[in-house]
This record gives sequence, C-alpha cells and structure tokens, in this order.
Amino acid sequence: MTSESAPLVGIIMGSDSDLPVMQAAADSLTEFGISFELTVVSAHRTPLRMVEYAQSARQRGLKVIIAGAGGAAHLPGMVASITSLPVIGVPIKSSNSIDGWDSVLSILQMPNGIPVATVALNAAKNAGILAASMIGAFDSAVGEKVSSYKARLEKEVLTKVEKLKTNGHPNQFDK
Ligand code: RP5
Repeated sequence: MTSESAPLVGIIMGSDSDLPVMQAAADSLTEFGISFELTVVSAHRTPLRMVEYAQSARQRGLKVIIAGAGGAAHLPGMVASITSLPVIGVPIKSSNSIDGWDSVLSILQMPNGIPVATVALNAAKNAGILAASMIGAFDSAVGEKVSSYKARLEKEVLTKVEKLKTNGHPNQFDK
C-alpha cells in the first residue's frame, strides 16, 4: 500500500515469480498516488484463497483488481467471474509459458458475460495506468493526474518530432 488510506486497487498474481513484471503496476499506481495492496493468489494452487479474495474485494473497499498470471492463466477470469469489480488482466511470459501466447489467450479470450480488460504481454505498467483511469472516472484529483500524464507523453513525442526536423530527413513531413 502506498499510503495509510484503505487500498483502492488490489494487485494479485499467480506466483512471486510474477512480481518482477507486476511491480510496474505498483510503481504506476504509486506515481498516481493511488493506494493499493499486493499479494500472491493462485487460481490453481490456492483456489479457495482466490474465491475468498474476490468475494471480499468490494466490501473491503477495492475499486479495481489487477490480476497477473502466466501459463494457463485463469486467475483474472476466475476472479472476474466472482466479483462485480472491474478486473484488468496482465498476461505474463513466465517460465512455463509458450512464448506468452498461452497466457495472452487464456486472459483475453473470455466468454461473453465475464469480461477481463486485458493489457499486452507483460504490460503491467499499462494495467496501472488503466486502473488509474478507472479511479479517475469518479475521483477528479486522480483524473487530473492521468490527464497530466497524457499531456507529458504528448509533449515528449512532439519534442521527438522537433528533434527529427532539426536532424533532418530527406522525406521529412514538415508539420
Ligand atoms: C502461474 O505459473 C504463475 O502466475 C506464474 O506465472 C507461473 C509460474 O509459477 P511458479 O512456478 O514460478 O510459481 O500460475
């Protein structure tokens, strides 16, 4: 958790081996000043813990769950099937992954009725930003931070445009 306030986002992952990837979600939420909790919950190895976590999430005050898993990655989908909170899934290329495709498809290809907002492979940073956007929909202070973040990104790209103009390219578009 980043502050003393009750966590708004739950970050869960199938194993501690997912943490090097999932840390980017935590870093992102910290940047936006959003309180979060983080733990290991495995769909296959601790199914009862997963059910308990998902069932209690809303009443504990969470607004969004970010769930990361590799291989046969059922954690995000199973958690989404239990809670009414939005679930963001992070497919992880883990030691047991077939190039990450197993995880991507397990999380992405949910049946109608149980959506999981799936980010790109290992894209835990985007999961954090998406969670911030969701919180920002009802918390204007967070919404403003997300707007500022996007404005910074725009500025960075426009700086690159100017740099390319300065360095010159034979096919340079001049606007
Ligand atoms: C998945 O299996 C986990 O999410 C992790 O990505 C992968 C490997 O887990 P460990 O064998 O490292 O515990 O359930």
